[in-house]
Amino acid sequence: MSKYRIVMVRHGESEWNKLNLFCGWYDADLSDKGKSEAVSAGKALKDADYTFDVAHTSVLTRAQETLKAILKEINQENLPVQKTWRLNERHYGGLTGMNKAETAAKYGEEQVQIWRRSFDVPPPPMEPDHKYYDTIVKDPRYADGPKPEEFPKFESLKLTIERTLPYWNETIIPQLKEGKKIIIAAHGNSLRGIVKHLDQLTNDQIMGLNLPTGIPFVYELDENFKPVVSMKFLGDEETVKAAMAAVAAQGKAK
Ligand code: DG2
Repeated sequence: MSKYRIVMVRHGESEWNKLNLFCGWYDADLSDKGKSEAVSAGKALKDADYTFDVAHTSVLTRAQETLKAILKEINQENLPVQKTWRLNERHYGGLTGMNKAETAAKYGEEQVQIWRRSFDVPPPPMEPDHKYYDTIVKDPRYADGPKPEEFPKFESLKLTIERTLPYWNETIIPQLKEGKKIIIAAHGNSLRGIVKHLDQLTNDQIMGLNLPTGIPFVYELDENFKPVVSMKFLGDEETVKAAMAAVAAQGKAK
């Protein structure tokens, strides 16, 4: 029987999604399309009568702005929002800022698929001479964490899950137990990590999951936090399928 319900959403299209660049911890803004996806996500939640007691998001602008637009649409602009680097996108290391299709043309689509979707093969590290190294490492938003020794220079999905799950277990689960209605606005891979955990997907199964931007999805969980309803999108099936296929295709050489 369903005891808990939680809504998750990947942020709307970012400027770097639009340009098809590996983004990771770079703080890209939402594109105009992404802003309207966020509004549509809010309308879909409003139409389905969703309200929340608390929201969680990453420390990155694209997720926060998506959440803000959603909360505006559902008239909950004053909802408490908890922000954490643990919900950040996975750190794309040395690939950050590179075009996904050009990278596929240079290194092969198979290699790019491994970098994007394998469970435990990380991208190359972001070296100190990388264009965005200082922008990210010295960003004051990270003053409270991660600690210097845990600050990632690259992350596989496995490493992403290792820093996201403590937040799920120590912050989200206790709030669900208190009966709080929760929304999480985060990123393609931080959410894939949570989905893998909830649905107990194998390392191979998770490779096939591409989350679309700006379409909320719902989990209903039993008393042991096992899904009774998994990843139910608030969007029409064909649109969701096409959006997932478009994300998968971002790694194809043009
Ligand atoms: C994308 C995900 O992250 O890329 O970092 O480029 O969700 O923050 O837009 P997001 C990025 P893929 O893993 O789908 O290539």
